[in-house]
Amino acid sequence: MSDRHPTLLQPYSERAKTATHPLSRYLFRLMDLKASNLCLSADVTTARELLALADRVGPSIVVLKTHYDLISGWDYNPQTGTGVKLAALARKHGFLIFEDRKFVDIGKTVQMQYTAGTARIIEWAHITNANIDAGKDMVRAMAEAAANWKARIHYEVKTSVSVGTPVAGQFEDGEEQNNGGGDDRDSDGRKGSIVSITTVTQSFEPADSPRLAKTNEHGDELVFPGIEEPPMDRGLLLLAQMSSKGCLMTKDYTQACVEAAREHKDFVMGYVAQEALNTAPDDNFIHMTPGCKLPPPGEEENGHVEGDGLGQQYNTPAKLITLLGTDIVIVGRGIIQSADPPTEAERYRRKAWKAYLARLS
Ligand code: 6AU
Repeated sequence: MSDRHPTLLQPYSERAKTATHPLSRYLFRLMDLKASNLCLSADVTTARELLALADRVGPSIVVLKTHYDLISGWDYNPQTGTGVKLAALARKHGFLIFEDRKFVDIGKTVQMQYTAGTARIIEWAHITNANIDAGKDMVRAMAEAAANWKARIHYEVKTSVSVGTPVAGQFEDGEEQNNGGGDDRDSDGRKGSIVSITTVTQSFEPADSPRLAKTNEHGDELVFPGIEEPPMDRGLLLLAQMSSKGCLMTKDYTQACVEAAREHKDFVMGYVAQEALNTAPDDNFIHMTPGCKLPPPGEEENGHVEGDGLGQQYNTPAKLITLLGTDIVIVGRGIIQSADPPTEAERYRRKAWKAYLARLS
């Protein structure tokens, strides 16, 4: 870790001013506003549980992380489905959605997986992540897909079709009227030999126009106060280091992630990593770190936390944020499996924020 990198001592509100990616700037402001650097890993098994959990824990978090492919009953409808409902909860509580898809493949395939198929991840997830074992071109491919998507949705095409019978005045002078003098008009002056004309017109409506309803359920129009809605940009986190025991990601791989991030600052927001990776003077990438758990309430708060027996290893928010310099801790089972997830999420939020304040001082 770069112990003295300036970003480690800068408040999120300051980093919001210099971050390159619009979504990072937004996220830093949101963190400051909600006094939260907590991401909930919503690894539940049904869409119903996911939406209920997002609604209950939403006030404490700035990012909600999904694995859409472990949710049964995920509704893929692009207008009314689970992604849209989650997006409405994100607006209501003020959090970003991070689909933990860990893309890794050739560029063309990841473009299609990201933008199309059943889940159309790009439509509802502000952030996703990628393992760049396949090479850096994959990041460029995803960046291109995101830019094309943004250009396309910026304006939604409204198509209208009108069918009608033209009146005499619609013809150009000299056209049709001078056709030899045969009386082929009816009493309204319409030319009887033309039955109808179909006109197709297209106009462009801004995608954020209030006339384009985003959802159709009562209450879905609520917007978190104090900050505007997030920008339409999509962001990528590079999976630079993992929390699991025996992880095969080498230092060279992590360094390749750092280089790829610097080459694609317009799309890469930062990393999923176990420590801060900002080293160049103008690096201001955001770090999110999984493998985070607190000892049970009442026990020594910086004590050792056992792994899950399946390779997952845990550290406390204090170690990850104050010592190792991460920005956002990602917590799954530590919150979800507690008896009262909203209360437990608040406990994590307070500890993680305290660890950030300790780092600043
Ligand atoms: O807190 P947990 O252990 O219940 O959940 C951790 C979550 C899971 C993992 O798929 C994910 O974080 N994760 C990731 C991510 C976010 O990419 C990387 C990693 O190194 N370790 C890890 O656990 O949803």
